[in-house]
Amino acid sequence: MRHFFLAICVLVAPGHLLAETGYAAWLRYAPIDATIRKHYDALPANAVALGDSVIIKTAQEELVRGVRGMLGRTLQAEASLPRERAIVLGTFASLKPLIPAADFPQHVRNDGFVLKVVTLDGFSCLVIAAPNDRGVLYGVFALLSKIARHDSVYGLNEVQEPYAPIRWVNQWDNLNGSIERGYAGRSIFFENGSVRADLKRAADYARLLASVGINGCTINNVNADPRILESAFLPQLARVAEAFRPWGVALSISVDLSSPKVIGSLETFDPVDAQVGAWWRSKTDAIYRQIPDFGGFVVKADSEGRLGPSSYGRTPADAANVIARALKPHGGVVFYRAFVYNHHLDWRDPKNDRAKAAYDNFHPLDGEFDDNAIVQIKNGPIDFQVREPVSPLFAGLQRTNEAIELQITQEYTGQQRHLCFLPAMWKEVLDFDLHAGGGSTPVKDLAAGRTFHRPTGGFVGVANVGMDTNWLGHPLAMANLYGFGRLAWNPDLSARDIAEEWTKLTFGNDPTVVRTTTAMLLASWRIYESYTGPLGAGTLTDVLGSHYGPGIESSERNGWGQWQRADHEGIGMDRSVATGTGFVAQYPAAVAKLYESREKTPDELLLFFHHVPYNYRLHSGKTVIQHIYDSHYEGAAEAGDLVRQWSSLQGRVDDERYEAVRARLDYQAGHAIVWRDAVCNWFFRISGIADTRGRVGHYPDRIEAEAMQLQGYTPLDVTPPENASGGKAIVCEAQAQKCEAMLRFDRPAGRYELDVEYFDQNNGESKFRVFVGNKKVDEWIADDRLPATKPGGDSSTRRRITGLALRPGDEIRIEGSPDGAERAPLDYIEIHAR
Ligand code: GCW
Repeated sequence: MRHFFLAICVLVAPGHLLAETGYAAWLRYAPIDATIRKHYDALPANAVALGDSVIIKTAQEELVRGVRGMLGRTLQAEASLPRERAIVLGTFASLKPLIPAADFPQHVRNDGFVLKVVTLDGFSCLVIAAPNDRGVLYGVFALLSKIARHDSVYGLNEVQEPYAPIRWVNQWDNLNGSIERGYAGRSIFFENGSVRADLKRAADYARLLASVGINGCTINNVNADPRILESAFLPQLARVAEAFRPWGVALSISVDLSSPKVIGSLETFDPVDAQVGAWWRSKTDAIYRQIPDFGGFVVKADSEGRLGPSSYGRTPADAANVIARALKPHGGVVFYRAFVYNHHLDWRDPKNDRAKAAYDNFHPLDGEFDDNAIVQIKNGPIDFQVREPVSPLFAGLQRTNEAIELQITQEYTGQQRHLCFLPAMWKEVLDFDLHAGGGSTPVKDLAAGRTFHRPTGGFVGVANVGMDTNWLGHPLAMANLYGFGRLAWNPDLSARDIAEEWTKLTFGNDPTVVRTTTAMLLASWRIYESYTGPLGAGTLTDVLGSHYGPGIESSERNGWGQWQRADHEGIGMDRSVATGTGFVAQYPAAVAKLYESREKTPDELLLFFHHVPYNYRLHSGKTVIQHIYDSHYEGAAEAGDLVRQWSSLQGRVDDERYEAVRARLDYQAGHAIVWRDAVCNWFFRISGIADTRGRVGHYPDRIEAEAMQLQGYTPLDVTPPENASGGKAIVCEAQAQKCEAMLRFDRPAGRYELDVEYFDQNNGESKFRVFVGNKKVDEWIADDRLPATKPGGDSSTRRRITGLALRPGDEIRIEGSPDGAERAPLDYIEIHAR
């Protein structure tokens, strides 16, 4: 049947595509073309919801909404079986009187569901049944997703179960409405120190989360403001819980461990102090009085300046347990983050290694955490870099609950301005076999608590959606939120399955759109990696500031410990036991054996584990330095090709989203070149080894702005120098209202493409106009909100003018009008024959 539908899809030409904002994300319920719609004609006309819980009601409403949107039919909502065919929603308990037990699977995990055609009262019904209300809701979403993807829904007989009980997202929202590492606008939860009056976005977010099986959401930054626990704040939190409740999403909050002292007026926050225990109990009781289905707390302590149990010589287990015990009677859980490390590490000591911190701090405490405490572990031992090995701590806790923390918000992976489909990376992490105790123990099993039979555990994703209409800024970035939910539900899904599902739900079933978008998504992580961070060295970004553009040396010689140890001879952190920091010893023997050896370590992690000379030969046969050059050139070219691929979908995707994606991809293609040049030039300078292919340092089509004829413009040294071409920008002089950079074209007449590389700071909106002779060929305002207040790798942006007719002798003139602190800065132009 499925193939039959696909065959039909191919024949259907894309009809008129309505503009879409992206707000509906993957829950568009877009009308299905009549030819295909016919195949759903036999769907019953009734939607029966057994029981009156708010979640079951929601499930019924969602079913009616979805079917109406996609099939143009309004199901009759019923509370009991009509004497005709129906779609029946209910828990196992509510269905028991109607269905003989033998007809139904008896053991389905909580939140799981059954979709099955059953004869009730002599009528063939499609039953969506589950052990609990939430499972019923998830079953409805699963059915609607099938319809949206044109799958058959006849003769269904399937059981779906979540891989783990914990499938949560964290939001790093501050009470003032900003979001730490959020790239899509202000908080949907908070503004001006309070919960927002209008929580429609919060409710719609919960719906999106529920549709992929996410059952908990922590709404405030792990760098928690203690005020969130003030009594006056609790009724506000209760309002958020109310918005979440219909969708079965448990509200949770991050708490500051010093709260008993800071807002509770105790003298201490020592976790083993009896008064502190009593304080947490009474605070927690007060929360549950107002929010009976409250999920629990998340704790970041002794980390990046947060206070923690170390203030009293206590352990993370002491701190987690005092809170766990307050939550226990209510069924809540506490997540204690393993992201505990010293950010004043002495870089001069070659034995020091931040990667060792989580294991060193938590492994000795294995078995000391209460049963409702969960250690939340970032996927890698450093911090969400574009490539890291998995954290050895997953194997290091065998008598402790754990959850894996993945980052949906693209902090180090392009901040939703670059395309980076993270499920591709997460799959490698989740499937990685740590060999923890004999047989095969992939990370997904360890995190889910399956390996060592833990009572709870699972998956946490740092999402950071914001008020931007499309939730995450880049329309394609929503594939990461979707993918996180899908993997938390079933980590055995492939990245391709997820990309295809998401594309169909988001853009429809046109096979060309599905094929092209899926291919783009699947390639994107490697593309991003190849121009931002070679061979496991980490994302070579500005680690002291934005975490965005290139900042190759920013990680070195400071206490943060994200060192690459690059010098004139070589690069890489020696983490071996034999000669390095000894980090490798934290892995189980089978894995340690691999990473201890320079030869056995896979190329893509070589520099994470070993320090090697630039002329070291990789398994690929290339030297490290040539790999750095090649991968950056290839990656930048592939980023450019993403634009071409997406452009082929014009007319097949609605214009609004088409243009939004296109604009981001255009920007990415330009910024990938900024990255390429910064990284390649830096390594060329430090190693002194030339690119065998002669590209690095040679830009035949480029004219530096400082080499043009300038009026009102003056050169400026950019730091670090590799972040601007030739190390220099030009900026308008202080008093100038208008500045000009000119050039006489001296190449053959023809059509050209003109790239103008300028700097778009967030502290002004300069205007640029480009003339050929007297004719204006383009103009724009540099009003993007990039994370930069000066010319450099974060602000560098490309404007591409295509199809330009040029003749020898033509004067090309760029006019800049500065605004505020942004002095219409320019880097260079490139003129490409096309
Ligand atoms: O990577 C760092 C981020 C911080 C974040 C921290 C964490 C919330 O740069 O912004 O703080 O990780 O995970 O606690």
